[in-house]
Amino acid sequence: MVFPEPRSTENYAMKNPAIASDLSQLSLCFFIKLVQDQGDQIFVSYATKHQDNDMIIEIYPTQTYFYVGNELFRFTSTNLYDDTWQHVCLTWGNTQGVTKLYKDGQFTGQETNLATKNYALKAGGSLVLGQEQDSVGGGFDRDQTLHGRLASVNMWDKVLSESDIAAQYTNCSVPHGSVINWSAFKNLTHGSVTVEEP
Ligand SMILES: [Ca+2]
Repeated sequence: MVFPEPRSTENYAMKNPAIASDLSQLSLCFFIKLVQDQGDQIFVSYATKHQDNDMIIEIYPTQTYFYVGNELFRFTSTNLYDDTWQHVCLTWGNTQGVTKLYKDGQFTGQETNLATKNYALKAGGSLVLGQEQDSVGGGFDRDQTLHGRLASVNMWDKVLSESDIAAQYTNCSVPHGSVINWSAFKNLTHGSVTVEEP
């Protein structure tokens, strides 16, 4: 899936409603290729009527920010702007309030935010690829628009193990997400976003 230039609030893919049940844990895995450094870009945002920042991945040149329930996990040594395909997985669970980051199948670090302990993402919200939502399905900001390529974006309602994630990367075969399934997004694009078949 290609998010072209010029960056525009018209370019996104949206599933609404996206999540059927509240989530006390999750794993989100995807392949991404960012062609140049344009400041911060939003890869995905999940907004509900209770919390427009219920889940966000925001990518900076040398940092990756992950939000759950508007609470921040900051990964400060992750450069995703190197013009190659990279496999990224983030897991989060509310028993410890811990998020783990994996890059190209390898565990690269974890962050704790105790404010997310016992939190649950609320069902029924809107999941948008390529834009940051300030309301359910809207309130986009051009300066946070994605310019790049995505593939195999999937989400699960559990914390995947390190071996599960390593297998996704090394086998290049990704099982369908139980919460978000990449194949569903092909018909949910807007604006100039295009889908390239392999
Ligand atoms: Ca927002």
